[in-house]
Amino acid sequence: MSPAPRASVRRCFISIGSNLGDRLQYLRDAVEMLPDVIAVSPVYETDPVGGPEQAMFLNIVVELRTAIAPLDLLGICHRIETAADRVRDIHWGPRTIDLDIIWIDGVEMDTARLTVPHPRWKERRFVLAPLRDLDSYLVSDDDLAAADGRVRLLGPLDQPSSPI
Ligand code: A4P
Ligand code: MG
Repeated sequence: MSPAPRASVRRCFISIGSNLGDRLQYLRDAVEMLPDVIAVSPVYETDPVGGPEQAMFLNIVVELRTAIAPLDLLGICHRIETAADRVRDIHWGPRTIDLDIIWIDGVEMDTARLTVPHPRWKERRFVLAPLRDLDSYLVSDDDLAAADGRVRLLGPLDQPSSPI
């Protein structure tokens, strides 16, 4: 019997945001819990986009190189959100942590549970600015200029300047 084909290793970008509690620590814990991380963007403090009036977010994008299947990766993201006591009450409302799969090389899917690329990634500067720090080819100047929400660069996750 021939061995099962090996799943291909793909590059994947995950956007992580927090605007409740110790935002920086929630981001650090999420990065720690993610598998196959190869790069982490600087931290940005960002205006909330959509939803009710709420506090400023901290946002990062993380790059993985992984053979984990997209839906299994979504499951890992949900487990990290649950570990941070994420409560889903208000759509686009305040949250300790939110992980969104933004992009997986070579993957396009639109199912009830998962849409990749993320349907709103190009509209949001809190996604595009840190993503561009990791891959300047995925985000054009025009995309960044046209996106919504102000962002302020704070610096590396282990030593950012003070958030507001
Ligand atoms: N889902 C489908 N596709 C994906 C994907 N690519 N990645 C499904 C992750 N999840 C995906 O998400 C609802 C469902 O989307 C999941 O169960 C999954 O099966 P959720 O995290 O429970 O709810 P949500 O986050 O309130 O909704 P959603 O649609 O993920 O919102 P967004 O688009 O993530 O927006 N402003 C700033 N400055 N910074 C932020 O981080 N985040 C949001 C949330 C709004 N405004 C923000 C920020
Ligand atoms: Mg989400």
